[in-house]
Amino acid sequence: MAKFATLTRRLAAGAALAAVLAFGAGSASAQVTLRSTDIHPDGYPTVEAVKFMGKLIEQRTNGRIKINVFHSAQLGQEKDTIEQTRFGVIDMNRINMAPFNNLIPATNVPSLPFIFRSVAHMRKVMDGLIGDSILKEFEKHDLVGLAFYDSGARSFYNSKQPINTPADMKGMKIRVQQSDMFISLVSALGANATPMNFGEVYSGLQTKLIDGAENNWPSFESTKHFEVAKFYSLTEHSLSPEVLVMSKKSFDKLSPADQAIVKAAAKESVAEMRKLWDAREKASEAKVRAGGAVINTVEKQPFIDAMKPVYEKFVKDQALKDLVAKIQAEK
Ligand code: BDP
Repeated sequence: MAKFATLTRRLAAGAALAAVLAFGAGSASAQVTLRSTDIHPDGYPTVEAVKFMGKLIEQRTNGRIKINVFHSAQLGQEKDTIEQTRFGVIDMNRINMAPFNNLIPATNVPSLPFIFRSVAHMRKVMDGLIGDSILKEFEKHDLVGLAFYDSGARSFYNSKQPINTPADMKGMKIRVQQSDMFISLVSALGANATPMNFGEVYSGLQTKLIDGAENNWPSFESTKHFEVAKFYSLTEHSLSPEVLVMSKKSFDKLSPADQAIVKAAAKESVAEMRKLWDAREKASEAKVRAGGAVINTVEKQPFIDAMKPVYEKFVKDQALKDLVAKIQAEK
């Protein structure tokens, strides 16, 4: 059933691509509609940021280039959309770093537990040369890294009890994104990691296939996971950012001038995204509290201490060690 749905989506994607045949025709006046995917619903800050970027591009190309944002996972769950973007079936992808972790080693670093001291630290690193060097890594995989967006802090939530110490997580089944690093992170806390698509988590929680998951305030709220897993414990263990990538195939079809317009608009959409994000985090927190979520703060040190094996396993080669050291040294 799931396979069939994916196939149907792929066929639909192919048909829509054929309908935009003008793209790639090579003429300077050709109309281009870039298809961008996002699993989040309309109105979510990531979706709105890419729409904002599309408006900038439309203005700057006198309407020649547009972005059509397919929200709510209309083009598939994140793991599947990576391949489609690499093949150029999808032109742009707003996606979390975690699903790239297994493919692109450097993407593990900003997803690492407790690597950033604060949101300000994360923003400074991702906006600077370190962020640019990570964006460059995507090119080896048929993708062009355009920008990073915020994703706030991810914390654990579950249907059983508040988590105060790692011991409270012992034996819990916790959904993670499809990333070996996140599997290792959850295992290091004594819980059982279950990789699963984002879209399947609500029913997983409801049917008790899993006890919990981890995410930021806006995703905890927009998915209504708080209705079926009300204990939200502020471990804030990862600030794994969002990333906006473009298919290298689609990017190469644009003229150098248009490529520059796309790149600049992506970077400019970051400030807009952050404005929307900061407001949404507060609104989401208020909503889940009003909706009955039980929130607790935690003492983070025992969680930080438990992360040693994760660093040992995923920060092995010298390049990644240097990257971690550079991030930690950034004031
Ligand atoms: C959200 C990210 C989204 C991820 C999702 C997840 O914005 O890209 O897919 O978490 O946990 O915060 O799968």
